[in-house]
Amino acid sequence: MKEEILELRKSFELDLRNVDSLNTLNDLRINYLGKKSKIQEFSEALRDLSNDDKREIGKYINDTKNFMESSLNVLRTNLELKELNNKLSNEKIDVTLPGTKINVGSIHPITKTINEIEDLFISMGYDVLEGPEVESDLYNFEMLNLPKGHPARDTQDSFYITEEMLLRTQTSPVQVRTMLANTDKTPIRIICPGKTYRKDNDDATHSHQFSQIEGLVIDENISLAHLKGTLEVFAKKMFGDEREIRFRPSYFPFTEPSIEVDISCFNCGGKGCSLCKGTGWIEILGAGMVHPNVLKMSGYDSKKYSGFAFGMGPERIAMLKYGITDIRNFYTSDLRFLNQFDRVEKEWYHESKW
Ligand code: 2NL
Repeated sequence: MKEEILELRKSFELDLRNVDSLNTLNDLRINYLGKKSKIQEFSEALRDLSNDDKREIGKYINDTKNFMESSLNVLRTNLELKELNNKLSNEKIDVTLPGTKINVGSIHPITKTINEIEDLFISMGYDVLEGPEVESDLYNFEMLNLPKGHPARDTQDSFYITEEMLLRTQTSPVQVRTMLANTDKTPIRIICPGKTYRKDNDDATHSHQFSQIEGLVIDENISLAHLKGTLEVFAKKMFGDEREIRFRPSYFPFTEPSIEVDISCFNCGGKGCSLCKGTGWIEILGAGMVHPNVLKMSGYDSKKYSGFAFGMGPERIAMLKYGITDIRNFYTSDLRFLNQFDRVEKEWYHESKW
């Protein structure tokens, strides 16, 4: 039996030399140490031997088993290391390949327009103020000289939450709140940007949600001339140094007199083209002198104080500036539209080294 075990050991050593992978190693283990292996048969045959032989052969079997096990283990460790090294050298990372571009968001054209307008007015000493989008009928209409039943309310049909609360139709309530809070009657110079709502049917030029920027200046001796000078600076900054402005009479319940403001067409320089419909002028905003009733209701002596106010739609400004023909482009998050803005910022982001 001893002979046979020695033979087994020799054949194991031979087979071991041919093992070149973890798979063949496992086959070998099953062959030589598994339940149906020769060594198992020898162990079972021990039963029929004398006690002395049992002890001697038993030890021989055990030594052989241990030898095979430790040989297999050593080889397994080596093979695992070899496979890992193979993997590491085959999966080398080429650090010179260009990186994957990250999809970076960009500033929305409306935000960009609002930021630009804010910066301009800040540079003229204005504060930027915001207020709630859910407003009371009192601040949104009554305090702006639009009592219940006033026909001009029809043009600002809104979303009511209760009889008295609604989604604001303009940002003027922010100015009303500012006047009411200003008990010292210090000069007011503010612009109020934000979202506003009207019950409109959406189409290329109407949206039930849109943004607005209103401005308000109140002090002693404020006149239409101040308004004109201010809006001229605005027009030149937004649409080019050669722009001129023109006032046309208009009507708003909260201003008297009320005016509509046009800029000379930046597309044709005033000669007349399809953009300005041959007139040479483009309407950009509405404005006026704050109505005495509005001043009084907000706690001002309309004999001592006067002010101008204006309101404009950033969507309209952006549409004119960038040649956009459908207002719905601003709200549908189509990347083919949005990616056309802020190219400079994007290129800067990709090429900078941070
Ligand atoms: C337009 C016209 C305008 C105002 C808004 C205003 C606010 C107060 C008092 C008086 Cl608190 N007026 N705002 C004045 C004139 C015109 O907006 O066409 N907006 C798009």
